[in-house]
Amino acid sequence: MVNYDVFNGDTDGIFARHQLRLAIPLDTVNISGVKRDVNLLRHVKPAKGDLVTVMDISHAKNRKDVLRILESGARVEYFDHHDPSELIDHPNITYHIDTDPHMTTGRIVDSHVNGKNHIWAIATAFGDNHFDLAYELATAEGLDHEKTKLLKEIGLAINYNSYGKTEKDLFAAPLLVSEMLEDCGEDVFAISEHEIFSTLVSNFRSDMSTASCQEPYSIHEKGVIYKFPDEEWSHRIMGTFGNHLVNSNKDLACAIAVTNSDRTYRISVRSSLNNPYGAGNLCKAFGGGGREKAGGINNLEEGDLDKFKNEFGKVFS
Ligand SMILES: [Mn+2]
Repeated sequence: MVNYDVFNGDTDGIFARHQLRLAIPLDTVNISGVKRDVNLLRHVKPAKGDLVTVMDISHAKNRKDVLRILESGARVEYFDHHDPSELIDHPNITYHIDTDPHMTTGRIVDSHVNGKNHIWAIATAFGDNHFDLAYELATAEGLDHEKTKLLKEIGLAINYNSYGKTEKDLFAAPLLVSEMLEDCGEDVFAISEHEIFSTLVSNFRSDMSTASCQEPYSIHEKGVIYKFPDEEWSHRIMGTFGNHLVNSNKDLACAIAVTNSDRTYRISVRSSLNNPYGAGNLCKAFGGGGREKAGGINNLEEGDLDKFKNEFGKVFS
């Protein structure tokens, strides 16, 4: 019998899996990938009696593969906070899904294991950009200022590492990050002594400063759009830089458009924190998808950027 752990390559996915396996140790075959590679269940070829545990990847986007896995006679345990669309009624699947906007998969796993090693779930709140919540949880946990700052840096740097187009753009493949965590055991702060972590933090800082030096493509009172060139740093930093923009001005929405090699744009949209609605629907109108708070478009035709700019202005006015 094989146990598969399939998880998103961002902080939320990797840390949720780690906290689960600290509480419920299991020999597993691990599958992960860059953040945008959501259809990870396509890689699972299970047999009858296998267990497939899924964390932080959309059920809606993997539904066909969940069905295929269930038909093979395997069991599925599903932890996630994205909109699942239609659930599957089958005796061999257990859902732990909570789409509350302040949920992370790490926090869902945290309650599943009754808060054992809770600190890992706080890092997922930083990683998924719930700063106010993360600070609250850190205070309740009794973390001092220094420890809280370090935990935030850990959450952000590992999240930053998940945004490349392919694993080649990343400094460390998600499975390598996951192995580093296993090395740390229960001690989340031990991450800061690893070489991978220093590499992530120094590149994170340098990509952030490159991004901060770019001129906005369009700016109005409630929103800003940036256009980044097709370079590795752009693909790595676009998500984190978007989070940074909306955190620094809570009335501001933003969009980051990165040029793809085929003359299209990959766009990441964030609604403002004070009015967190509209990102997903805006992206859907241009063939993308997402939630109220955040959305994305993978291939916007070059000529449609002006149309996108106008719609962005209307949605966030
Ligand atoms: Mn997540």
